[in-house]
Amino acid sequence: MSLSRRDLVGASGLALLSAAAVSGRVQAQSIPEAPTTTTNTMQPPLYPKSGPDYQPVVTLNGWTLPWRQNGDWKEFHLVAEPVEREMAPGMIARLWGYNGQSPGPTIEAVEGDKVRIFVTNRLPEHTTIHWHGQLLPCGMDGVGGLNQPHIKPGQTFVYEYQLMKSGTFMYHPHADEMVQMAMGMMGFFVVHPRDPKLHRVDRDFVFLLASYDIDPGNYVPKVAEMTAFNMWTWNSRVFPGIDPLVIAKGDRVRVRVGNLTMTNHPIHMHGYDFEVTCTDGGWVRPEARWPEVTIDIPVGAMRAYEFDAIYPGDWAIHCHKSHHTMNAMGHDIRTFIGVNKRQFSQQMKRLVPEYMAMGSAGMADMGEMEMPLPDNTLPMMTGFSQFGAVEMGGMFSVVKVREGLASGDYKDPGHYQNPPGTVAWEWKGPKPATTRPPVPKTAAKPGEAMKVVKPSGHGGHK
Ligand SMILES: [Cu+2]
Repeated sequence: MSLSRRDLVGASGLALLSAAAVSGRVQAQSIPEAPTTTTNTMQPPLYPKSGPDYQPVVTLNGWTLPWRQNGDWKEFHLVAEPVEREMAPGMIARLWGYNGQSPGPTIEAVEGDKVRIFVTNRLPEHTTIHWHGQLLPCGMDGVGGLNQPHIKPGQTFVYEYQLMKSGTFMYHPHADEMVQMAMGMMGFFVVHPRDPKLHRVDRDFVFLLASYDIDPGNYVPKVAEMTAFNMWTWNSRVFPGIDPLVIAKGDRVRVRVGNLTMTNHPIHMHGYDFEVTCTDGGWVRPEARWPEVTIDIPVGAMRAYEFDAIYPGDWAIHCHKSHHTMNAMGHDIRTFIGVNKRQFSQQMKRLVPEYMAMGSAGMADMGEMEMPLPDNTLPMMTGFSQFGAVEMGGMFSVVKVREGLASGDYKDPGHYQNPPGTVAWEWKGPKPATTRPPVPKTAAKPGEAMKVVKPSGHGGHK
């Protein structure tokens, strides 16, 4: 597919460009190809072949968009289109994204670069792209109707601007936004410092927080959703489908997180303390940083934090809202803790012959049990590691710090081999004398402690 120069001039908004940019436009006689992928496998970082050196980022379960150098301009081509995204083995979501996947590929460039980004719309409705955090001419800011005409289905628009500063940015539509973001349209945009030594790290991970409302057994998110999201994802993946963050001991590490859900996410990483070094507003001055072990990522914001990977191990990293480390669940699960399940399940079995009582001592048994589930539905809590069920879903992964990994090796190194004597162990010696009376066994009578309601075919708050 190619466009004439006249089409390009018309599409890119002639009056908004400087004279320098106009000379750039003359070179834009053809559209670069739009690389595409259907895989959710982490692609190796894309090292620059020309221009200033930098340490490229790694996109969890994702990839970086190759570009073409055309004169002074770095040219990229994004294609907005329907995609299929495996959220974890056993569940496919039908989303909208870019170049074959949701989220779209990460764009990487260098401070001072002139970028020309072609955006082709293969969606059934119009779209635009907003370059969140970038300083650019008003007409390149991507708010449909305000800054530019909408990109109609079948059209290709051109965005051209110079990257004013390095940092951590993202892109997403500013057209029918609630629908298009609920469908997964978003991507990372990393601008590296022109000075390769500035803010240099050895490993630089990026992921976007996105939430979806996908009923068990369904494939397409509900888009008119404001609060009741049930799939809490990193790069449109859920645990145990999220890549581990693989790190060599001694590396300087940066993790960049952007939030395009409708709520905040306190991202907590075990085993380390660290400092926020960058937001979507820019780099944090060293004297303004403070230590954290949990960073709240506000809605529509990005945070990057850094640490020196000096402690080997398998360290959990997760959202600290506990319902965000679960996969889609009915909203009707009652609290059964303390309920005598034998009496209760006898009563339930009269109503529902196949009823199986669970959760009377908590819900941990759900992490181990293989229950029949509707097609295309993930267990609520899942994942196994060397000591048993991890009982997690959603926004959870593992930071794997290992001795002796080659730089650029992001392969999962397997379970951490704890040094002998350093794992919590069961006490097998004599038990201490009871110091307080045992808790009386006051089993609740069914129908007394709770009202037993005959389940109908479809749940929901009444
Ligand atoms: Cu969260």
